[in-house]
Amino acid sequence: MISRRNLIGGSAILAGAAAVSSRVQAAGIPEAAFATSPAMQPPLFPSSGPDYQPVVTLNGWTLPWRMNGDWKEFHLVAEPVEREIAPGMKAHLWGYNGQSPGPTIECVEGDKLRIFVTNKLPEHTTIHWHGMLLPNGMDGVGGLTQPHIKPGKTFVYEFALKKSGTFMYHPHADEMVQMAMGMMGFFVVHPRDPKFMRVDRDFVFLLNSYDIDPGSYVPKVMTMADFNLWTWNSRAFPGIDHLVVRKGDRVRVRVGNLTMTNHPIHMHGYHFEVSCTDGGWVPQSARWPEVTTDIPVGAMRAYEFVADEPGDWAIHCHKSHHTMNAMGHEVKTFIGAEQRDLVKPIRRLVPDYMQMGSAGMAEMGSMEMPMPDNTLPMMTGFGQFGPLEMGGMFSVVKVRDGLDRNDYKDPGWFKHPAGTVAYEVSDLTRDAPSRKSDTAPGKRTIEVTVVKPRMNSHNGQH
Ligand SMILES: [Cu+2]
Repeated sequence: MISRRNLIGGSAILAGAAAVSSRVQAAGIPEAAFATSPAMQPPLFPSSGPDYQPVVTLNGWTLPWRMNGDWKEFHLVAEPVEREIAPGMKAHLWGYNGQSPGPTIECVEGDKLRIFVTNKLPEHTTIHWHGMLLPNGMDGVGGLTQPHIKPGKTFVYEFALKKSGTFMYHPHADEMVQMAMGMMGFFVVHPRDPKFMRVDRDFVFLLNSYDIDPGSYVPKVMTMADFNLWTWNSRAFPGIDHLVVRKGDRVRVRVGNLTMTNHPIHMHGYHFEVSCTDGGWVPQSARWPEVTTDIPVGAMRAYEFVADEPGDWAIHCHKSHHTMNAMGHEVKTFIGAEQRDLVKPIRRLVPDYMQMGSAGMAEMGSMEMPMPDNTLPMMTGFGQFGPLEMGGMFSVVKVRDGLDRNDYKDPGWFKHPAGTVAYEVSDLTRDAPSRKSDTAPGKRTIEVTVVKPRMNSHNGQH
């Protein structure tokens, strides 16, 4: 749910520019909208200016703005927030306007932007507009292009949007700590021509990662590589929204990576093309088909496909440790090791001891293990056929017939047409194809002449 603080004169700004009252316009700083929950908000359609298909932020929202003359004005508040990573676990992070990541900023190429930034953190900050072409002094690098924004202070950034595309925002001040605490957001600039690069559904999410000890709430900010929560928009499976798509829609997925490692994002069921990077739109002639696209560190990729095959298609990071939740990576591998004889003596010392891992770790997916409070199971989640044994960076693209144009509600699990689901063979003699290579028709002898290189008798070389 989105709410508004600091109501000026009691008049709330409604979504979009047209609803701004003149009283609010006269005030110096626009009030800051904020979100109190991680529920996905519906797309925020423009009520003035060029038409565009607004994006949908997984488990997030788009920041409302007001027009002030020909300036589009936004207000970001950097502050400590509480973010539910998935049902059963909350994290104490830093973010913007009530959540981490911050709200998505959506504008149009050519817009003149004024972004107020209020610092409610206990230390100074700035905002860098990643990928944006702007005057040097608006680039947000603390100490280099501007003084830091001290706690309690408000700065303003003003620039015109030269190019459409996909950008990000994040602090450029005590960056290691502030980004490890969740400070980041998406910044989408729509083309001025409503027909250029138009899609029917446009999803955005940021890759981020946290190291939060089981049972605790605050990320360990010094962690460099061994994070235990791999998240999209600060959410881990099964807390990540599904990408609901109407059959036949042209779909874009924009993914930004502000973690410290690359993430090969893999989507089942389709061949797609990367159509946008932080540097702009990729010309048609320079695209190629993919089923996985690696999102480099500090970069974004947008890919597109036409959703012509209904189903529940998995979408996930292909690093298998990134589809796990908080886990001890130092757990020993027991595959093939019989532990049965050990259980009794160990239980005399540790009464709750359970043997596991002898045949793999899939059993963890369905097990209800006792865990500390505020901890997510390592692998979890259920589909219509059983446990998914996933965590972290995993979601589902749900392509369905007959949805409304902007309906993003969960349609439930896919109803497979009869005869289209893999099934168990009960009678192994029934029509089972056998290997017949020895009796294959057309088998014949082929004579091959092999020419071997000979040693040169004079110098010992070929
Ligand atoms: Cu990954």
